[in-house]
Amino acid sequence: MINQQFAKLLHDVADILELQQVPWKPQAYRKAARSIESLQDDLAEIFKIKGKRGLEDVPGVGSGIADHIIEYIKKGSVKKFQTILKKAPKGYTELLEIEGLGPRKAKILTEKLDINNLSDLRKALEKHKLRSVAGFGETTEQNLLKSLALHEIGQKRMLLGKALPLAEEIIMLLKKKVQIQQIQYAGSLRRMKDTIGDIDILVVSSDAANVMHVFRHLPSVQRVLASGETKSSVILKEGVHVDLRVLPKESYGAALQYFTGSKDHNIALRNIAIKKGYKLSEYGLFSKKTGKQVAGATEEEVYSKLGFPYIPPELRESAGELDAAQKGKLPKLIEPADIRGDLHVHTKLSDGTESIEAMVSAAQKLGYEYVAITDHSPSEKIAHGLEIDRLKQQWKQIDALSIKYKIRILKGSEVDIRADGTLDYPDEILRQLHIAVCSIHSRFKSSKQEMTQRVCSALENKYLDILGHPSGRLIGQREPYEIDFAKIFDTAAQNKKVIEINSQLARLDLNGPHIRLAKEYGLLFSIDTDSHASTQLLNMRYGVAQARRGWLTKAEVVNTLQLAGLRKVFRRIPDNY
Ligand code: DGT
Ligand code: CA
Ligand code: CA
Ligand code: ZN
Repeated sequence: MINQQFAKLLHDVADILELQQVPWKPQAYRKAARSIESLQDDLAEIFKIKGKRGLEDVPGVGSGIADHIIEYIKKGSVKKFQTILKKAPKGYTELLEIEGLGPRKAKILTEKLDINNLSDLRKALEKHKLRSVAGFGETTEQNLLKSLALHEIGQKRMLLGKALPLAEEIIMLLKKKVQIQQIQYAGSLRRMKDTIGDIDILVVSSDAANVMHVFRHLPSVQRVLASGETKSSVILKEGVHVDLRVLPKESYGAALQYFTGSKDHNIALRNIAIKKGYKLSEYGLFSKKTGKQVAGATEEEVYSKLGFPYIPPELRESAGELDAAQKGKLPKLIEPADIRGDLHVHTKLSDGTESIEAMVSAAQKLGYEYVAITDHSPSEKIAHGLEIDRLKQQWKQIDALSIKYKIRILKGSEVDIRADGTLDYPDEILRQLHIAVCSIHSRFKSSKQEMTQRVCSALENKYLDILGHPSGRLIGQREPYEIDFAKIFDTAAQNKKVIEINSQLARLDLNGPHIRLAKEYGLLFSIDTDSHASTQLLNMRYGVAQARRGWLTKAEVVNTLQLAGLRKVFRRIPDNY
């Protein structure tokens, strides 16, 4: 669908023409853009079926704009528009995305203060330069600063763990207030990508107008960006962009398929549809010959008509899933309900916020069979890593709690991998631990060779059980360290070590693609929360989602095992424990 892109282009060109004080054209372009934005049918499709005449039937589109559309369909750009856009100061259209800055005001700022883009604007605002310009008082300055901050947040991607609860909350509220037959979040969120650009929600309701009304008036909404009969867009107070679409029930499955993406998965699927004599769009699957809809109410139906089993959203990244599905080789993915315990949990003895008992009792409430207490080792000074005597005291506390609780409490540690690749407790202590999650917490900037060597020597240590957060990334803050993943996965496999999938919101480490690579080496994984408070035990679902994105089955994840099975993997857990 090129409609939105072409409409955006028209708006951008109109902005520039307005700046150049070209008469009436900007208004005409905007009128056409608005009409194209709310159009049900794809411009390219209209042109294909009805030619230029069809385009001219679109309100606001005359012969001139129709020619531009045709050029855009054929070449992906419009020469005349390119020339106009090139003349504009770079970053100028960006300025107009700031609420409170129309073309008139933006033009004044460009002329008087040489403000040509967002960073110019920020600097000028911070130095209070705008106050010297007629018509721009202190209030305008404050408002523009606010709009600018919001814009910056809106530009950024957010963590999966931020987006999912927001979407769930919106869905819960809508369901409570309006008659709704179907509702589901789509997009990257449904695919459980580690970061989310915006939230997409799809609805089937017999009371569509009311759904839109309630959505736009939710308490969490800060600003309404667009409101139509079938689509509304808002910005939440957190700066998050949410799109809501209402659909007829016969299109719900096709729309869910389309808006779940990924875009590349969709393109591949649409091409397969064409080869089979169909046309696939967000409205349904249609026979090319008769034009009749043959599927679309459910996703299953769409995939099935095209010769596929249902493909879980987490796999839809155009990374071989269509091929595997066709050959009946899709894995049966692990599910949240398969998890029987958590093997990486901190308490306030190191840098957690709650007692061992609070963590244990919360884990038991989740129905877990076991939980490993893994506080930091001594080198982690800032995190109050446990010296040997405090570790031994912790063991005593665990023994006492073990009598009181049904859940098995494993004596563990998150042991630092030191710079030289040795572990942060003497063997005599490591031997007595049931489980050692070993991780890197220092010298992130080492060379690739050094880091690889450091991790590999740790992997050769017989007391390392699980390699913790293997890439070291913190989403939006720190890149993964330089390391040869193939080499460490190979070394881990040779030494029969387990690899962690850390569920902390900003870690999700390993991520989907790395998990899939590690899976190639026949490795086993442990999905851990690395909780520092009892509520964080619930983050397990984000780790499970990454495991699914890495194509993992239940059999490849050790904390789906019963305790008896776990003992065979981690041999230091005593038989009678
Ligand atoms: P995000 O929001 O950046 O994290 O990623 P998505 O995947 O949620 O992308 P978004 O919100 O732009 O669009 C939602 C879905 O709509 C996307 O996954 C696939 C579908 N879609 C959007 N644009 C196109 C397109 O041009 N062609 C096709 N085939 N599908 C598209
Ligand atoms: Ca999205
Ligand atoms: Ca979207
Ligand atoms: Zn750690």
